[in-house]
Amino acid sequence: MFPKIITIERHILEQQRMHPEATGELTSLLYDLALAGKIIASQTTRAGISDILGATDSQNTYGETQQKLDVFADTIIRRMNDHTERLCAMASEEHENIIPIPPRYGTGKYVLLYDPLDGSSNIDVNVSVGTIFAIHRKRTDGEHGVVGDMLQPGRDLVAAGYMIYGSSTMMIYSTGQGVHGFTLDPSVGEFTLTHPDLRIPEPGKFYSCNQGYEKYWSTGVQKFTKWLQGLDESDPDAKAFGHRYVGSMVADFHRNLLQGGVFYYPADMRKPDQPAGKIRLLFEAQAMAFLAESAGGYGSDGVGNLLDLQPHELHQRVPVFIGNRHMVERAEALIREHDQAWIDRYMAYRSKTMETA
Ligand code: AHM
Ligand code: MG
Repeated sequence: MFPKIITIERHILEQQRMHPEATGELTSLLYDLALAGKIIASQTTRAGISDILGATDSQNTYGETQQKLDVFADTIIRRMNDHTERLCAMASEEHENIIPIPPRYGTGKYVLLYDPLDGSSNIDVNVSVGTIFAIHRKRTDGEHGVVGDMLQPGRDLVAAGYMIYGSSTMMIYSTGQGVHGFTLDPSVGEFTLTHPDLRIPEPGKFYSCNQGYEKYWSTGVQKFTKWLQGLDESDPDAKAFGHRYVGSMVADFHRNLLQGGVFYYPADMRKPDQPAGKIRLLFEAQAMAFLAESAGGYGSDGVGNLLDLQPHELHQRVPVFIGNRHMVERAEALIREHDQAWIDRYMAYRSKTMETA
């Protein structure tokens, strides 16, 4: 029998048909992102051959040196989406301010937030990297999008997903109805459905964190790490989970989505004035928490559901604990029990008032 091939285009269209009110704009936007992913993949797999490895002379808004591929991926996504009339603004981890739609083009009803190349410090050593995207509906009046359109809780996302550039290129996305995975067949240049309706397997198998920093974590997070290693004194028979850490959130999340586990990146206690850690709420965490929940898992900032956070600034940071629900809830319980001083500092940061510019 001839196998049934479901391309990403067909899949997105079939999803659209379940919403008779849909205009097709989201469908086209997701397809544009898939195309951008193919172009980025074609360069990441050639990195080292074409002159695209290494650092540029510039830094991004966090003062981090930009890699050439970071800039390339950022430009591709921006250019593929600035003229389609589906977006009213974009925001990228690599840009301090929102990216307006050029005045010569029309605007649309969505905003796109993206991390063009997550884990980019891994590029030069041939380790998987990815692109993360999140789509919200415009919520302010006026033709052009403003920061306020970006500062929406993850709960209100219309769609989110990522591309992973690894041993194969995959695109994973959700519009809230299941999480679906597609693999790029490089011989025909199409993403085809290979992982329909992904659910995080129970029980989880792995924990993923930069354990080299354990001594800088709060007591609750250290106790959580001991529990994951089966070293919790109150439970001598506890089993140990395996430890895996790539250092690209997309790759660590992807493995845990397929095999079960928890990814966490907590705050560093050496920096009491930065109680939210490293991961960016709008460019990284919201999309991953949305996918996790759509796949039966859970994403938390250590205090509560990541999807319920009202963001206050574009480049806001957030501690993350994402994966199998029972693992994430264990982290929350231990943080509640041991880390009140950190919770107070973090909640003061979390509840800052929103930028409205
Ligand atoms: P990036 O977006 O600048 O690449 O940074 C985010 C990355 C995550 O993908 C990864 O989980 C984390 O930073 C790794 O940080 P560390 O090197 O501190 O473990
Ligand atoms: Mg990133």
